[in-house]
Amino acid sequence: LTLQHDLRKGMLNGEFILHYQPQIRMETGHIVGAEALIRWMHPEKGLVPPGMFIPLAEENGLIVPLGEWVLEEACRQNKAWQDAGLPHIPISVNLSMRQFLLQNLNEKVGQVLRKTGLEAKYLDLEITESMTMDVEYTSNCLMELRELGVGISIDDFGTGYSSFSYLKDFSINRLKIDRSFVRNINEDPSAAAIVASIISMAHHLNLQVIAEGVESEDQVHFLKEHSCDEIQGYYYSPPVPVQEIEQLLTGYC
Ligand code: G
Ligand code: G
Ligand code: MN
Ligand code: NA
Repeated sequence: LTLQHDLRKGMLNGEFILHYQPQIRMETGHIVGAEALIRWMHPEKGLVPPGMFIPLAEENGLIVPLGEWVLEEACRQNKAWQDAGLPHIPISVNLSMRQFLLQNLNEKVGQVLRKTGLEAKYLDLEITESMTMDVEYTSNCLMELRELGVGISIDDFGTGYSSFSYLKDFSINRLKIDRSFVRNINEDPSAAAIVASIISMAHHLNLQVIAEGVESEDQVHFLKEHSCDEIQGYYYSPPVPVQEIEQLLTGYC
């Protein structure tokens, strides 16, 4: 209960910040995107990781205002980078199930884009496979979002239980291969086969594909061999504070 109270207070007191993890194009080695990841600077507990409060916020509904803050802050920051002369790249924002189920999600997203002045193509929304179980709802919702011009990525791809049939019907742009598969590609032939198949399937469906949780040179080598489009992971950079991603953006795009 105290964490729940602290969450509300933390939102009012501006205790949340965003870290950013770069996404790298394999062909060029350039940063072509960044994922915004929330962090809580708790006045007594210090930095509280999202795993400690996102599930609670999902449960009590605070994820909705918190998620709206993340969306607006990420868009505002990306526009500020563009205005400062940094490269124009899409910013990825994680949506929670509750946000996805909001009736007026597309209006909310449209409002944030207008308010921050960010062009829709520079926003990418990440949803997980588990959020796509209601096929009719999902397909309408994604179509409305795509009409705005934002990108849609399927996060943690391969870990959900949804059928593949949605891949051809949903308006999505990119698959993010879950890091549980990427972790073992060099040791486990099954993991390697799954990753290679996801990349191939994505390309046959005209989708981009990014590997998450890339940590080693060997993994990079495998992913290059199999023509993965992009990578994200500690190999290149962990999620970092604003000043650090700005340095990366200044040097490597
Ligand atoms: O950054 P880290 O690996 O600690 O994140 C842990 C989990 O918290 C990840 O599954 C990530 O998707 C989730 N997460 C981080 N930031 C956000 C956010 O802004 N909104 C939602 N819904 N989840 C987030
Ligand atoms: O569920 P989601 O993909 O949104 O979670 C992203 C989280 O994954 C981030 O919070 C980040 O801390 C974590 N992460 C990013 N890169 C790596 C990596 O290379 N290895 C591991 N183990 N975790 C990573
Ligand atoms: Mn994500
Ligand atoms: Na992810």
